Amino acid sequence: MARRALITGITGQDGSYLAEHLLGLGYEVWGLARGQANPRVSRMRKLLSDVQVVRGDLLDQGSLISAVERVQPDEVYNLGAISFVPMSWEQAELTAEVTGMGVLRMLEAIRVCSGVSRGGSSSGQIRFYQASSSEMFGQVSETPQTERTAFHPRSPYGVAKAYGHFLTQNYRESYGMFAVSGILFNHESPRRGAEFVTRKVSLGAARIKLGLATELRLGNLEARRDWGFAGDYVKAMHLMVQSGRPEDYVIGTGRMKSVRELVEAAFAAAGLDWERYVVTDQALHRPAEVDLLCADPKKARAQLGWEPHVSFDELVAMMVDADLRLLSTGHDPDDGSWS
Ligand code: NDP
Ligand code: GDR
Repeated sequence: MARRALITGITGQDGSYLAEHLLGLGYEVWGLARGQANPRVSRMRKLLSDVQVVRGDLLDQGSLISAVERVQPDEVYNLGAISFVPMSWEQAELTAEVTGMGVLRMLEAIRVCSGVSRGGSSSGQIRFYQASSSEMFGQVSETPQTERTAFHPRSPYGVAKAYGHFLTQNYRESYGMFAVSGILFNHESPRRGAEFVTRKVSLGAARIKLGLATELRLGNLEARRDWGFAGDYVKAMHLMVQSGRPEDYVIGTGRMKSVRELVEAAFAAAGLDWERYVVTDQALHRPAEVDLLCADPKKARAQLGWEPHVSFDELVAMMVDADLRLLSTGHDPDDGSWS
């Protein structure tokens, strides 16, 4: 019989790539979606018509229990979150509730529905994946970062993710649940939200190229990140859940680039000189910045056989090409101007 997966955050970037990957592997895929008439659900259904939808909200414990009871999943991937770091200062409590406490609610739903008690074993249970983040490392104590690097989160988002990460470990240790965390570094794609810097830059370069804008306003150009392709990273999520023992893994490319280098590459891909168009704006700097992040994905390579296939330059070119095509058809996603 086909394995059954329940994905929270199905309307997000990773939800769509993970659903595609699992459907391709023969899974029956269910997505948890919130709201009465959420427009992102209808958009998702157009892209992924084989995904079945169950209503639920990470803020609502009962809805998660009902979803798990209804779907009876073999695997749960908890990707739902408030994921935009600047928003986590503006709505810190909501971020704690969704991104942090939401993990507790999902773990409790699984525990209650599968009748797991203290000292249980992980065999025959629902397997759980938590979307942890490199933002937990924050102000880094060593570079590159591994599964053993200390956390020093620099945003309410990073703090909430650290809570979810430790709780996932704790449910594994307390109840013997098969619960794993993927500590994923930044991963991007043409489906990335317009508020995140890679997509803001690819859209910005494409708009300027097509005469739809004259400048692009950005914050800190010196921040450095380890950027990979979302399509590669969702495969790591699945591999972690299939492994013989529940463990946590760092997932990234091991290569770091600055926002400045990202901008240079994206504008070059559009045939433009970035220095003529990019304006920096102090209002877009963060109260506390994460200066650099760089993964050491050795454990994932050795134990899961996972590696990334799309390089930074290929990723940037893919995103700029996609946005040039999208804007040429008259569609323009949210311009992310307040981000
Ligand atoms: P997105 O921001 O694209 O998607 C977030 C998803 O969470 C959306 O589907 C959204 O649904 C859902 N969501 C928000 N609030 C709730 C709620 N109250 N109840 C249920 N669902 C909710 O994120 P990504 O796809 O980029 O990331 C997926 C996960 O991985 C997130 O947890 C993120 O924090 C984490 N992560 C992402 C990284 C990246 O580089 N992309 C790196 C490391 C971790 P709706 O459409 O209803 O708003
Ligand atoms: P991040 O991604 O905060 O790392 O979180 P984002 O793309 O928002 O920022 C990356 C870096 O770019 C700098 N930056 C700007 N960022 C945005 N959004 N807009 C700007 O105009 C801008 N100018 C410079 C930022 O200061 C930052 O240093 C992402 C999210 O997907 C999280 O959910 C995830 O956990 C982490 O990646 C890993």
